[in-house]
Amino acid sequence: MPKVYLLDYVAGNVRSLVNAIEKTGYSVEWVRTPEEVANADKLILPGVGHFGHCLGQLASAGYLPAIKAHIDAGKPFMGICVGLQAIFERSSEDPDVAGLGLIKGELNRFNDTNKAVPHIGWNSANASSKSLYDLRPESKYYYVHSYKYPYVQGDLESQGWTVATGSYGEEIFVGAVAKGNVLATQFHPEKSGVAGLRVLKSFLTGEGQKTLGQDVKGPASTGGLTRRVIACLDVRTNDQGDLVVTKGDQYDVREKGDDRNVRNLGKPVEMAKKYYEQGADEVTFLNITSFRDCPLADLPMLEILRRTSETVFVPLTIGGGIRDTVDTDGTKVSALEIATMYFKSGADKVSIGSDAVLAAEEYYAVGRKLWGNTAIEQISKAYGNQAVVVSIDPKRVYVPKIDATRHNTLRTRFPGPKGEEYCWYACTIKGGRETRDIDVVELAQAVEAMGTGELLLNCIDRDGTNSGFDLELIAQVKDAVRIPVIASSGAGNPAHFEEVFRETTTDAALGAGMFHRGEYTVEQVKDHLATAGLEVRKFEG
Ligand code: 1PR
Repeated sequence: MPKVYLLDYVAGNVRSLVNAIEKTGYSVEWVRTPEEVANADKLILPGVGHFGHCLGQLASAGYLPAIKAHIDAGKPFMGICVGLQAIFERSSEDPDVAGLGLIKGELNRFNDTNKAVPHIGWNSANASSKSLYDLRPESKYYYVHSYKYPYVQGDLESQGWTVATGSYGEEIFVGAVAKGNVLATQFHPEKSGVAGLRVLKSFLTGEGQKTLGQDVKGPASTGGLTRRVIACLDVRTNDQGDLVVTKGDQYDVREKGDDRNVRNLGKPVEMAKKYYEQGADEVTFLNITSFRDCPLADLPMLEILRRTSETVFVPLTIGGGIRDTVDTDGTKVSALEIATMYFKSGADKVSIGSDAVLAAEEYYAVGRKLWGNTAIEQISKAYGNQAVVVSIDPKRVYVPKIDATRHNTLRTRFPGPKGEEYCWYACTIKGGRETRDIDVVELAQAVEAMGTGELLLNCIDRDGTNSGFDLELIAQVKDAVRIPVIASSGAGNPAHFEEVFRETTTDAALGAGMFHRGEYTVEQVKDHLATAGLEVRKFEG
């Protein structure tokens, strides 16, 4: 197998990149010291997290001169995500840290006054009309970043670069650049399905460099971020000890009959692959029981992630049990260490539930102060905000008057059992078994302050009901934060997805039961959205 060299300097999910490279017929050789860079023919610099952290690590380990020498020697070089940002001079994220400076210019943050930041999801990489490493106008690529290089026509072209762009709201940003032996993508090719694998292949075979800027590809697409559709798999051991995908009604996952068995809807790895092939934009696994009768290193979810990431090339999120804990042999294990195990096994994001609620309560109890010791802060510092999702399990609490409680209340179109016209949403922990005195707005704002990149907003009242998303809840939370929100719970048919995208500003929508029971496929949801005029990513086989 021909080889490609990967720089092993930074935390993050490199497993997916390795899997994607192997899928294209190459093997990976790790570069672990600056001296080893000289052995590399093709070199890839993956990057996650902060610009300063990435460049700081590279500089202190002495990699920067070695990377520059590799590029100056005309050998193929590819930067991914922060690896693209690294080739610019600097970024306003960490203004004192110098980049490689191959391109003159400074990255800045997306404007979050009118849209969610980070920019997460599937967007275009429009390569004007010239060939750029097999980027295609009809394809979409997976981005996750808060900082970008703003595109100004002629700016990079005058420095000899071929450029592909994406648009987010009113902003046009650089999605990919190439010149000579250098290719850099702001999106993650390893997470961009077949479209991304094509780009990687074009780099690895050298074909992209050969044809750069030569042939005309036709008109660029114009669309921005697509409507993101996520398939969610709740996973637990059933009474026979098998790990199964299950699904509850308002979080009760047991059959209604006398035996009350845990519902078994299929096998996690197979189902994840099925949804990927139906066009799911992301797959989320929630470990809804803790599996804590085995050592952490043997957690069955790790194996599920490893196997899934071999065939599923879209982002994978894993939730459940991410908190400081004690292993079976008595060793203390931090939430960060658990998250690290998940990232190394193929997860792109971790989702935190109960622990986030307790951390938010503490945050308010001490007067909104942060000490850097919560799981959210530690994981987002190490892996970037985009890697941390908080999963919220709220329940409606009806009240007769708007000021009947100190909580953030809204007037509801669906009055309570005693005709109450107002409600607030109480956060729960332990899979809905314990309700706390903190509302969704308080929780969302606290975890945003801690560095959460995205919210997975469930709703216990709607879960498994097939009655549609709770639009009032989603609107309330969207109004309260600037980070993206994933609407979850209640999807029963494709029209519910259209409704939530039209009636709220949600950034993504998630379905579970309707997919698991085979009532609808992800593809049917996307076809429905496309017919309704909402832009979606089409699966490329
Ligand atoms: O508290 O950090 O250990 O995380 C536990 C995680 O497990 C949380 O994300 C919590 O939401 C989840 N969880 C715990 N118990 C259950 C349960 O169902 N008994 N599942 C559970 C949450 C809700 C969604 C579901 C949507 C869509 N399930 O995942 O997929 O409601 O369903 P639908 O489309 O069928 O309506 P921690």
